Amino acid sequence: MSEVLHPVQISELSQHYITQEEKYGAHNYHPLPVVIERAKGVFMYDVDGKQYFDFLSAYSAVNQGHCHPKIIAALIEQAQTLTLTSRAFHNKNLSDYTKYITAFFGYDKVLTMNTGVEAGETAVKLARRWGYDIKGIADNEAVIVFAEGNFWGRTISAISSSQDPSSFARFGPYTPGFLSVPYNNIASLEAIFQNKNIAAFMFEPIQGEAGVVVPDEGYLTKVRNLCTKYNVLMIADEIQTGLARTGKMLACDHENVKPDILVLGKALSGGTIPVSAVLCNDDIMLNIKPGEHGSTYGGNPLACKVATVALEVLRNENLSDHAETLGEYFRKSLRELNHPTIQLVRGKGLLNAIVIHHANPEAAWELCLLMMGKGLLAKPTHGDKIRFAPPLTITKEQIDECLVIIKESLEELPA
Ligand code: IF1
Repeated sequence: MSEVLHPVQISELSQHYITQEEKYGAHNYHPLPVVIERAKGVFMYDVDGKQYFDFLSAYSAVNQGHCHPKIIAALIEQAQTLTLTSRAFHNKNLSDYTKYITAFFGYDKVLTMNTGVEAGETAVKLARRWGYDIKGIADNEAVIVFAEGNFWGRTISAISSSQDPSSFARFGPYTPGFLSVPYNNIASLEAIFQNKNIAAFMFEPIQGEAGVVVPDEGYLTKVRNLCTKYNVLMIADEIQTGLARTGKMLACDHENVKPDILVLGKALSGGTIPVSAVLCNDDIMLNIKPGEHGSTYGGNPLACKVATVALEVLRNENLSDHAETLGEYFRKSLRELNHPTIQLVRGKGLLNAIVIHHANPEAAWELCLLMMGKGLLAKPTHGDKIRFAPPLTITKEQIDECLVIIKESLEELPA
């Protein structure tokens, strides 16, 4: 790290918590030097009571805003009633939730898990099993194709499809049967689909971690058509792009494309507890038989209740359209700053990022520290990109306040 240009003022209380965590916690993150104690809506508050706009939304897990009253009320009520039965027994909430969420997204069935990466692993298992039982691929020969620049979690299989050394290096050996093609490149996808052992193509409709990489208009449609043509399952990882974030309920909805397997997580619980889901039709889902997959907390009654209300909030508060409108306004306003440090503004809905152009390789980090000092929390991704993803409940007036913070911070960044 080059020298810090702006020594951040860290309060004694914040430093106490940072030091304590440093001493007793794993060093698997490099957080901004801020210690959050409370959050509500679009705001987070540190241990000194300083208010910040949350422009990360826990990587799009808090689309409904922090501690949404309806979601929290449901959480509290259910937490006092029934939290976990395991799947050894049926539970009422799971039964109602399976009907609700499959109707909500238009699939025959749902397989309920907890974290996003578990849902991704589940999708891989469903695709391989479908490959063997339905497509007729020889046992242990199924191949799953991923897009270069993908990110779908931190498990051994998830990092086995990664091209980012900070994700996979020195964690080998890796899960076999994974191939990758350049993102947003249809020719490479058609070429690799000549391999008869391809069971699925799993990809993000917009690549989040890669820095909000938006593919060409029509890419999703072409992927859909190719998957259909070559009898390859289209798996859309909408864990970050789904649930109204990009201005539609699903990013695939921008092109009216329906994936064979839909993977959801993060905001499925409105940022309360880990809830994820895999949705597909019977011809894919029913190849996994009783006892062949599961999870202790998967489909727990608390998660089912919270997820139901979290989805209702997205729909009832029309957060997709809100994200669409405000996202367009936000990108337009950022571009109109015409600031030399902003090389590029890209995104859809309220999933946006700026690419920083600056001599100092730490400029993105420095800019985040400056914005933090002015009450806006955002984080760089892959060095020179800063993701801007506030809760979808943000107002136009609040966006305007944040644009002032971003502008002032850009102006304070040394040339
Ligand atoms: C971290 C990144 C984002 C995801 C997509 C699956 C998962 C994720 C598209 C797995 C998770 C999280 C993981 C978290 C930070 C965050 C992240 F920076 F790591 F890459 F969003 F871009 N598919 N993304 O984005 O879901 O198992 O985490 O519930 O690991 O630091 P999970």
